[in-house]
Amino acid sequence: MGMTIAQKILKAHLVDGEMVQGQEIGLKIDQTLTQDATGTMAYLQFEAMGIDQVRTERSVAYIDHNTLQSGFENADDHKYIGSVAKKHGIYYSKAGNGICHQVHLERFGAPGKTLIGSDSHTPTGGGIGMLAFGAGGLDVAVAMGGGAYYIPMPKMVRVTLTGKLSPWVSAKDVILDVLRQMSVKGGVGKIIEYAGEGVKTLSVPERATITNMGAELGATTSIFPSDEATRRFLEAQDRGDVWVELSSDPDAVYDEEYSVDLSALEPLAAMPHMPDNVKKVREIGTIRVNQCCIGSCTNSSYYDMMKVASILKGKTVHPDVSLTISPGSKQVLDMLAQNGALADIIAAGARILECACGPCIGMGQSPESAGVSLRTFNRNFEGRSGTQDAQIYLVSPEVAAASALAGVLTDPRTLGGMPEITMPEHFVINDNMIVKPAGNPAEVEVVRGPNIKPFPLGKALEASYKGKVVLKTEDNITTDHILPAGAKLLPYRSNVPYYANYCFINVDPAFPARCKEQGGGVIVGGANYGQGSSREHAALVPLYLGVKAVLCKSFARIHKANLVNSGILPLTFADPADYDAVKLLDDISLPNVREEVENGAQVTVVCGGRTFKADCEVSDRQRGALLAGGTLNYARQSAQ
Ligand code: MIC
Ligand code: SF4
Repeated sequence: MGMTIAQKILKAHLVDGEMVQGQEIGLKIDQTLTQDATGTMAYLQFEAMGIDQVRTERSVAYIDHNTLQSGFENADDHKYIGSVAKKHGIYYSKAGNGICHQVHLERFGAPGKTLIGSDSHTPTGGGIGMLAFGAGGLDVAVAMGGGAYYIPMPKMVRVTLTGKLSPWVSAKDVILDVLRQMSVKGGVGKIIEYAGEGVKTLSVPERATITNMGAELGATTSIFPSDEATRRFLEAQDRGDVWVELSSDPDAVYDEEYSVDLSALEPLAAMPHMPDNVKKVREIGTIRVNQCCIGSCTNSSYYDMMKVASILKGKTVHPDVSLTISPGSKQVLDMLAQNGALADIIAAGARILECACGPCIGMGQSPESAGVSLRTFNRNFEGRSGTQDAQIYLVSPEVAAASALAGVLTDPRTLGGMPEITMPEHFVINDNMIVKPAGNPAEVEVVRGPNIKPFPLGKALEASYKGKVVLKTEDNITTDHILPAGAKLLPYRSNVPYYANYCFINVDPAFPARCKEQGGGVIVGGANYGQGSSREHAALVPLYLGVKAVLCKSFARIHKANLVNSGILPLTFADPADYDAVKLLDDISLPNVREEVENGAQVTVVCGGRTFKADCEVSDRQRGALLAGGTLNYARQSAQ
């Protein structure tokens, strides 16, 4: 039987298990990346493993999230990551060099290779035919040490692209249309492969916009074939030598099929507050706009920025609008500066921000109260911008730039002829903000500022458990709900005890205090619990607060893996109707939990006087980790 692209790469990297859908497989990982907001934990865990030099082909540590530096904390984190990187064979991309996914695509990614990153948008690499996954920090630490990365063997989904994008319609509209079709839960447990005649009409940056936002589908990853466009992109980056051709076999079998007629698409927007709440721009009407933000790992390439510059050229941003521009990388900014496009952007009245995540993660630029903000980003979860009642719309760079000029949400097709943007034959290459690992690692001293606190470790699972329901949530709880980011809190990513005071703060501000009072307990959730960011803090902090289990209707993939890594039981209601009967502060007990988990049996739950069953759907390896109180404990035990 023929194979899909993903199956070919999986097969070439399979080190454990069988490629049978749903069964756990272990993969050899060629490359890793970290960013600073998750990186400190990943490197503390890597250090705890006692391995000298990374055992990957390439590992890169990026500084792109916490670049505000409004106190010593972020700078301390950067120093720590920079020194750990130098010592252990990791390349270090300094603050200002750009957003991890954009820089990785430009300078390190390679078709046919595997990549895991401690960031949920790592699948951006699928734009050049890489099999790239978002993962928790501990999984990245293990991969840096040469260990396998484990996932349940995903289903294969094909999205066939036909036709060609019309003027003013862009890659963002393609992925918004896929989100409209599949929803934020639709990709869970699946790899999305793009195919069809339409593929060759899309450049690498456009493909990367699409694979990037596959994270919002909940997909395991997304991937494009590696073809002539991929080769041209890599050659223009002086990296033509890493190109290989990749395509699926004609008789490859897919579990699900979708299609998008590129010619029929029109400008779309995801309405507040979910990326799958998609409508046509022209149908939303002319709402007033207070802010437009262009950038993020989704839409910050040279190609995107040139489109924006040409829309802004010779015009002025509307007096009531604040327009921010964050180019994705130093390379992009450098090229805009050299060809004059940056001058057009500045002259129009845009605010130029650093090449970093910036407003996408609430690092500055929070909108005004109830402000309407159009963003080319990938997530519009309530409160993520830093303003709880802001209305965030996700749009293409074309829509954002056109609206910034008009002051109202604008369909760019009303602007007339579209400027022609061509991909450069050669990108400006200057890697002087990437620091190579040391030649004399033994002499490098790892620098730990006072903000770097040890991470919590779980305890072995006891025979039974008794506690309280300390929280009950609705469906689609994101890791931003569990632990908000933003300028005020991101500096404490290396300080779990402090960060713990903010757990679920926007859902139930009493949660941290309640946990402390009850000595922890069980969180009860709805469907798709833990979607969004890969931040393992969303497991480490509950662990610190004494949470022993999360009992919900279903989990998002990365968060479930993070819970297991921390030794928190991921349980799902065997009968979802039992969810309705559970109340906050109910007594809850798991009378035979250790034995049941050990035997792979359903877990008996006694809650509010009722007895029912929950499933603990984990692999044997994960079972071992849960019994030991987390993956690090388990690895230590297994090594003895
Ligand atoms: C995000 O977009 O939410 C982040 C910030 O990049 C996260 C990682 C984090 O929380 O540090 C992600 O997507 O994984
Ligand atoms: Fe950074 Fe935003 Fe991309 Fe996350 S989604 S990596 S915060 S730019």
